[in-house]
Amino acid sequence: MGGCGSCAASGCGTSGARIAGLTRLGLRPGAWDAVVGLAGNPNTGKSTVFNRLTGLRQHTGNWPGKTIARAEGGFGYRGRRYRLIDLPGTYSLLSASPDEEVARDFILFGRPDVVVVVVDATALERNLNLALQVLQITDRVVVCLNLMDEARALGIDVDVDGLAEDLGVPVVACVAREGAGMVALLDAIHGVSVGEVACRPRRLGLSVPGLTEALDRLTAMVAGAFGDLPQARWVALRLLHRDRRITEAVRTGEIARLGAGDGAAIGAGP
Ligand SMILES: Nc1nc2c(ncn2[C@@H]2O[C@H](COP(=O)(O)OP(=O)(O)OP(=O)(O)O)[C@@H](O)[C@H]2O)c(=O)[nH]1
Ligand SMILES: [Mg+2]
Repeated sequence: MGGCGSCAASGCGTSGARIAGLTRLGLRPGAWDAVVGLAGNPNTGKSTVFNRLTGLRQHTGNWPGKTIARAEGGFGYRGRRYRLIDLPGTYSLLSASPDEEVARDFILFGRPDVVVVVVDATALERNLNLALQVLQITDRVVVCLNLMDEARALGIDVDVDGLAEDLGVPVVACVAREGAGMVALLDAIHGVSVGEVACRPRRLGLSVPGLTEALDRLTAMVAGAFGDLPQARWVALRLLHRDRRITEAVRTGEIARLGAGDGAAIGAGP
């Protein structure tokens, strides 16, 4: 395994062999052209991908107001500088553990340009739950179908093209631990980021009588109260579900801070 000659961060060296066209910028992305969030269920290889692309090997601080480790770094690819955020593992955007809230709030309110959902190819049914939730709220998603080596060892054959067609976003098969698929992943991130690759994310319809009207009305109220909130419709839907944390964040006005691009988690505890 070779070191990364272009890495600007100290401590780099075991994060993988050189990847064609990639400049690992380590801790100091400087000015960036796009922000990329790495989301996914726990233990799917998010940090392994993060390390491969940034050259970093350690967490780089905490999330604001939290004791939850935050890893953030940068890379350059095809003339653009990307800021990469390694999110805590989460099973669902509706989850309530502090780790999961950090991930959820970043995806919803951190205004990432691209969300990479890292999924475990050996457990697609469980992993696609989060992927489908992310597809509901953003147009710019890449699915990193990781642990393909383990899937193959188990005799699982994933139809990668069929999955991409069904989801409406690029799906890239990877073995992040070996660095396999990283160039294709970078191409997909770049393509989605600059608009060369158009996503048509699969969205689930809401066909409950009366719900659409109620949702429209409440969304308009939320948007009216918190002008720049990126996910007013999602917030309105959670209010209709009587989501305790979101209701509290709306009641106290805390939600506005997230809408301002802070991206930190709502609340410091239950
Ligand atoms: N076999 C195999 N193992 C992998 C692959 N990618 C990552 N791993 C291993 O899976 C384990 C978990 O990887 P991480 O990168 O820490 O996973 P994560 O998603 O960041 O985990 P959390 O942050 O805890 O949610 C590590 O032991 C990795 O070496 C892969 O493609 N194949
Ligand atoms: Mg991790």
